[in-house]
Amino acid sequence: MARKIVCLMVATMLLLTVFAGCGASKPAASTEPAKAEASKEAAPAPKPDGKQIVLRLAEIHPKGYPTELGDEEFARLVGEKTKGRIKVEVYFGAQLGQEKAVIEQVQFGAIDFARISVSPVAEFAKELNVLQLPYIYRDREHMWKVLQGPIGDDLLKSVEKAKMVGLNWYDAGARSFYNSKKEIKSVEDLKGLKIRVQESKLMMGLVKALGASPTPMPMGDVYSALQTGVIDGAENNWPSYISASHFEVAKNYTVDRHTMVPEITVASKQTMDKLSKEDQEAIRAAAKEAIEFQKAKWIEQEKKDEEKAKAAGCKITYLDDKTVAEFQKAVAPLYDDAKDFADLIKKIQETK
Ligand code: GTR
Repeated sequence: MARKIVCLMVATMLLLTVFAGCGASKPAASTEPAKAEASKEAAPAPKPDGKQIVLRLAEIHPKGYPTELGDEEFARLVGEKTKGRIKVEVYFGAQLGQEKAVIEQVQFGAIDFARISVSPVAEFAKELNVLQLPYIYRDREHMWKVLQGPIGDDLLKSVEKAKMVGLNWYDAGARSFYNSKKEIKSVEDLKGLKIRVQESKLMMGLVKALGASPTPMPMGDVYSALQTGVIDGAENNWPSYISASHFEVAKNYTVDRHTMVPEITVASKQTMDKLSKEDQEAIRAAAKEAIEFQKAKWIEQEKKDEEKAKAAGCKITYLDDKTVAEFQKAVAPLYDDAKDFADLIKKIQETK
């Protein structure tokens, strides 16, 4: 009897998950819209003995977005390295739900893998917050030195505390503010604006430090919230601004690059624990190998989407160094709040 109830609960949860994924608002503009099926072409055909393990990977972005291409490369490499023993199916376009819900399901084993932003994952593994501190990296190269060195490896391990296994990092460039109300030329201009943030305390603090009012919500709700005026603006990188069509409803984009938040691929610890050591190794190696592929796709897309925003008539504001320094000064208190991780922050800053 008890088993029946548990089965029923799990079935209901899975159903809810599938339907939650359908709630995503605006179809993608730059890439193929999500279909009600995963990318199945990535892995080899099942072995003749039928002993293939099929695992699901959740991705909120549409097919063709740089992280989704990274996921497919990861899936392909897992298939190759396990000689078809493991097949990873990529469920793109938030078919399995929005990021916070997906994390919870990865934790209890209902979803095997997820590609997510570090921002919401840091709610469960606090150390990760250092990776999204405002202006922590000198540039992209510095960020990758940190991520692909001992600091990045230790931080991937820290995710295990949150019942997940950190597998790799992907590039997500820099995030900047955009809004439907006015051109932002200084910190002063942000005062009082209602800005959507990811579901992350650090991101809320960042927006507050700049004098605006943060509203956390899932990415899939942002388009309609901008359209109906529930929020005045949001912040993201060029590819998300374009692919989620936010550029249609929030035309003022200011290149303040206030934070560079890497992406992360996580596995469910429950899923990994059920696999052989050999398969676990193959998965880890595939994830690490997919990084360079994703980085190259990222750079291409970022450039294309900045151009796309210009062509679409968006008002793009590039800030001079003096104004960027004002942004940096305003968000400096976030470093005091992170003093538990002062040593780690110092190590990041000293990474050459
Ligand atoms: C994007 C990121 C997504 C999601 C989104 C957001 O840059 O790739 O995973 O976190 O931002 O703002 O919710």
